[in-house]
Amino acid sequence: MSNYDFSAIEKKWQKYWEEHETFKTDVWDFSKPKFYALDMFPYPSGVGLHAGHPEGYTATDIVSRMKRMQGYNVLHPMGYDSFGLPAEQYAVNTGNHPNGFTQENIKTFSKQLKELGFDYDWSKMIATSDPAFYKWTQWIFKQLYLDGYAKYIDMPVNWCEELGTVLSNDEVIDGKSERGGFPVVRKNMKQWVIDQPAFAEKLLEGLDEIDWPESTKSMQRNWIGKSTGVEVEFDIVGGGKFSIFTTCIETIYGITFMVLAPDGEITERLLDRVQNRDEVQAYIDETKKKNDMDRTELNKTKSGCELKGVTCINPVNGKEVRMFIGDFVLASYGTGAVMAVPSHDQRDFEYAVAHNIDMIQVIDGKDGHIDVTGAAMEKGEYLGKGYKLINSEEFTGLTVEEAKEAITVKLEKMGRAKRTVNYHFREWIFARQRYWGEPVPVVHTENGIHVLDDEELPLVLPELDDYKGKNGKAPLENATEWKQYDHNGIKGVRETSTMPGSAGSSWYFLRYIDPNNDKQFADPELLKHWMPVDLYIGGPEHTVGHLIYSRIWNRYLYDKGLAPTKEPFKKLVHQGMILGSNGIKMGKRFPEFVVNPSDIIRDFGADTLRLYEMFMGPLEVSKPWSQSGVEGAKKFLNRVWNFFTEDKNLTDDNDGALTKVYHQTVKKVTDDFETLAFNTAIAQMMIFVNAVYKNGTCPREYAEGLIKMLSCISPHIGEEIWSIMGHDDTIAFEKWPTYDEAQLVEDTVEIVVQVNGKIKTKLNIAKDEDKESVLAKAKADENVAKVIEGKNVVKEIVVPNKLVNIVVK
Ligand code: ANZ
Repeated sequence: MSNYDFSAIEKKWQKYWEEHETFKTDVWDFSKPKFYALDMFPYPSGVGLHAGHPEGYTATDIVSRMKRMQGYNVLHPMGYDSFGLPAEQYAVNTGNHPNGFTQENIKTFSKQLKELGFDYDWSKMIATSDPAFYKWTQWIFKQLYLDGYAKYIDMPVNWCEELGTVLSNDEVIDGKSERGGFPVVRKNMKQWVIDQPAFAEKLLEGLDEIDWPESTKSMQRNWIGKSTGVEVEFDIVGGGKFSIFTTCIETIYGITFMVLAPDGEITERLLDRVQNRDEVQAYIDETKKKNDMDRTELNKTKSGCELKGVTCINPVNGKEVRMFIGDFVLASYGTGAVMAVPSHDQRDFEYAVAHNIDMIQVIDGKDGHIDVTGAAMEKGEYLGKGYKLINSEEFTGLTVEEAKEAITVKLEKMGRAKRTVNYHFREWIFARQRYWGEPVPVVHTENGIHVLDDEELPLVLPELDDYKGKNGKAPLENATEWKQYDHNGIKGVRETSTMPGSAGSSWYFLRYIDPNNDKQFADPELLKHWMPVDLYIGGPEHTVGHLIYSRIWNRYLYDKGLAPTKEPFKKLVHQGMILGSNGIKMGKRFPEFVVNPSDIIRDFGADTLRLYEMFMGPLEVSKPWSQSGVEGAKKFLNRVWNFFTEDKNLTDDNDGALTKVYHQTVKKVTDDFETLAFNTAIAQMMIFVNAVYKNGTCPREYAEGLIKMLSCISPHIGEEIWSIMGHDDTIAFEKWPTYDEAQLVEDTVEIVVQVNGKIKTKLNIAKDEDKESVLAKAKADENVAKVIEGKNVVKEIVVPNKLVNIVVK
């Protein structure tokens, strides 16, 4: 027996797979069912892979290897999300083009991924920063623009002067940029946006048809934030009207004031009529410095001021109502105005307390009386519990639900209300003042926006001397020649902002199917065959970013007839985090706990690393790294190697000793791989290997079955043992082992033996043993024999496989 020389074995098989193009998928082969396994592709950073990458990647690798053996034509591609800030920062710091840096990193990543033995079809590798790829990102953007979903509009944005760019909300923390901690201000700017709300309903619907974690679906639902309510029109005393949006129309008799967004259009209209204009203007100016997050945060004092001299009329009872501005009301949501009901809304309550305003309770809860700490009862507390209205004229005595409808109907009849749906979901700001992103393929001309012809795509990034923008401007502003556009009689200036990092990743899964197509983003026939992605694995951090954006792009293309499925990802799974051995996220706070996969591969082998990461615990949970666990995994592979590479251990005939455990193992591994329960699948393989050692020999058929299954987790050792067992070809296309249900059935059963209905004993007998023999055994039992001795047996009942009852007198 030779030693398990993992290093030589792994190199040998990686070379074999590469030379034989083992995992190259013929996408045109429609003769087999398809399986599309997808990993969230990495950003090729300068530091290479970390221990978290192999986890999700090994999981898809195992499933795709099993599917291949089960006769599927498998597509399992890999690529790079290669636009983004670190490469840009590198370019700014060194003056070198970010592409060189990016390409170097891609090389390192690819080398590392190959060392892990993944079954990727490298011929289909893509990089989002490759012009051949981003040509189509630009092309799809162009369609979105032509169809009115990509727009150039005035938007309040988070502007960071220091970084010279617009930042997304999650890039801003406490009014400072996440990176660098520079001040960020709200500012109106013409922006490229994608109209996400236009897709809100479709996105909500789509969630019902996909197999995703419930928590992810519910986060997406919350993010979209559908809210059903009523818009009600109020007359302003002295002329004019405005509308509010409410989800609690039943509280309309409880209005004691109104609050307008300080920076909204209604306030602007009223500015000339207020008596305290300076005070109001100062508050407006203060508000403009804050972002939405700061404004809507709970537990903040409800600041604001009254619009003195301006009041409005409550349409249900004609009462005159005071009007205020307050920054907790956002200009961009609903109508930018609220009817305030301090007795039933906590924010209104706090505002009323701060500004000394009356309250009227209109819903009668059991102990629902206003106290100093808060509103009497909010909607969450009063809905669906049969509470009734008070102080509400003809609606008094109706339940909340009845009143909701009745008041809406009344206002509708008055021509004052319309039922409305709002979404918290906003436009997706689709431009950055950055260099290292896809150029937006449009030109600003005297006559407005001109979009480039298809023949002009890709619009390639120009080389620059300096990759840093000057005076807060986009770096492409420096590309003086490139910027000027003069083509077919159209003159103008190119757009100089670039697309956000999430542009390419919003559709890359479509491109993998046909990555070299230069006529279309992918052949429709191929898309039809291969979409949707059958299994998508990636981190939960993309829940409301990438996983929404890609659903939008896919849905848009679907509606246009360019993508075949409404939803791109049929099944989604998030892998858990791999923590440092102290249980803390690796690398973040304690860099000494960073585990470099290359070091583990060098010391233990990729097969051990893969096996270990899959054995650590359930895929979805976070788990701490353990060096002894790695050693344990290695030991198991040694045991497999030592036994199964010895020909004398393998027998050609089968004495049946391992039959049951083998069939159980095949069933468990097959089921567990399907549900991604790799840790328990591995545990079952260990049980089998233990049984094999105990038995001393193993039928060749079972040995081959085990190695096939193990080869999905640890493919190099799998291939090597397979070849030592006498096979010439790769194991990758061997037939997946099958099991026989009949062999799994327990062959003994436990039965209960009663005398006169009282349990006397339990017996293990052969399943389906004949009545005579069961009765004989029952009567022979010591406890039974004692009580029936000398008695007259009047009846003997045998319920097969369950029970014996002997009736005696
Ligand atoms: C009166 C009322 C009484 C309300 C009550 C609540 C409870 P969602 O579910 O988020 O849609 N609102 C409306 N527009 C707003 C804006 N631009 N900025 C801040 N708040 C706004 O919440 C809708 C509720 O949020 C609306 O219902 C409104 O307050 C407030 F006992 O109207 B409600």
